[in-house]
Amino acid sequence: MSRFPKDFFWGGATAANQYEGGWNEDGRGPALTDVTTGATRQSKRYLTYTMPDGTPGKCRTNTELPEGARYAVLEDCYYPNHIGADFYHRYKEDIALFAEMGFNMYRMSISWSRIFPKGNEKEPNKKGLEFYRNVFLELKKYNIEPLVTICHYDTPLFIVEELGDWCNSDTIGLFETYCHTIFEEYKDLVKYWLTFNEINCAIMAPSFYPDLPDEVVAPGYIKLHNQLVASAKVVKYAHEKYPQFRMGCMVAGLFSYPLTCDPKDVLATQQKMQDYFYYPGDVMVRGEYPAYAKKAWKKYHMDAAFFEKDAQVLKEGCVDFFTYSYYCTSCHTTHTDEEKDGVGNLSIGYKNKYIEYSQWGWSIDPDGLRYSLNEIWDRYQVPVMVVENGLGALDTLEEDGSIHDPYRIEYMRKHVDAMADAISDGVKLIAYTPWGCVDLVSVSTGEMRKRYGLIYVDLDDEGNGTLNRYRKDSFYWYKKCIETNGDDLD
Ligand code: BGP
Repeated sequence: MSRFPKDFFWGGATAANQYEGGWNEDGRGPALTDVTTGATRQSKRYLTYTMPDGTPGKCRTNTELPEGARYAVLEDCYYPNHIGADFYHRYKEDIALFAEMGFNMYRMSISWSRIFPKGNEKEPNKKGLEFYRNVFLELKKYNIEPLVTICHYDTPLFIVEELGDWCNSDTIGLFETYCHTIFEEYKDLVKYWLTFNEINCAIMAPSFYPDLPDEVVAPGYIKLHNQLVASAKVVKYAHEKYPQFRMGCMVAGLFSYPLTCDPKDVLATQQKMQDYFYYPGDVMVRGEYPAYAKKAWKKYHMDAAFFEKDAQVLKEGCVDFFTYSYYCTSCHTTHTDEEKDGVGNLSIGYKNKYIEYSQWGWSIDPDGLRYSLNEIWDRYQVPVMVVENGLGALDTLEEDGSIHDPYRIEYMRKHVDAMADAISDGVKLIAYTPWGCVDLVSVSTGEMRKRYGLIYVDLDDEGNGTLNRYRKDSFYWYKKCIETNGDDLD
């Protein structure tokens, strides 16, 4: 008997801002990711702007622009998200490759600013709607079920710059209009939806930068609350109007272990998990803020009434399934003399001596996947999907067009085994869509060289390359894995 259910979804995952390209084509408006420069593992990504007198400038992501500055695309900067991996022009070729691997699910996102370029228009951009319709029809041709993220780090720039982003509750209404439009447009083509990618990222900054002042941290809770309300509203709307839809949440899977058995470390780790992982999921699955949320509001001097006023809305918009990204785990301790682990957007914590680390300093921990699946299932009792997982690594394109990536196969084999173990533990896991099934731009570094794909894309960090696609060894491995429903992993 197979270790995975017979209707298990096997697929891959991408996001519009990192993969699609065509950033200013056919009426698409800009998103913040379009004014974000490339970087490397050692250097940071920047946001670019001009001052009122035309002087160009750049500031670190997650920081405020100087007074009077406007986001701008500068001539001498390279913006990797403008090209992505050119899915906009190559979707047919890529979907054919997904089908060749045997995908029966494909996680992708819709670019909000392709549908509503500024975010506040009365009418949607027809060309944008047409693009995704064509993509969905192409997927249907191969019986691949789309899993659509509605907002994956790409709120239209106009909303960010002019309206105050998600700190402004007016953004909720604009998001609702966007959702109502795409729900109606694609109601016969899409069944599975995720409202926000890694929604917990809005409040995670202090876990990476512990010294941030309270006034910088607090707005994250306002943003997150408005997103939770927006999500609940569209989930309720979808449930009433489109009963065939299945609505899910998506949380960044930042699982932490206590570094020592000092009870203080255990308590600190529990608190960290509540603050940065469970907080939004508890609201989206259970329909109300958990008791521990009040501690955070108090800590950052926020009025509980602001959060509690929407209790009814949150109650009415519970999701049908839980999804998360899982790359690595970290350790937490109150003993500050311990060694910190590598750089990267998900791995800041203390070094775990029992596990290995990737070239980008992310821990490789398949047991943590089994552990996290059990924790999530026990807590929520709704179907679970692992919608991101994978190894970002350097790959070499050989002269004959092959790419030998045994490290990626090994990573995936161990994680597929871990999922099988979790299923045998009783977890209701229904899908696996590893990240960047085709090479695309990294979120944390803006690099192409940090490759996750099973399909290689010939493009470098400066935008040079043919954009041709090549099958990696892992492509054939995953094809066999899917064909045998996860049984043959050799
Ligand atoms: C998650 C994001 C993805 C993806 C992934 C890998 O946080 O949802 O968009 O990029 O991380 O991260 P990176 O690209 O930094 O390697």
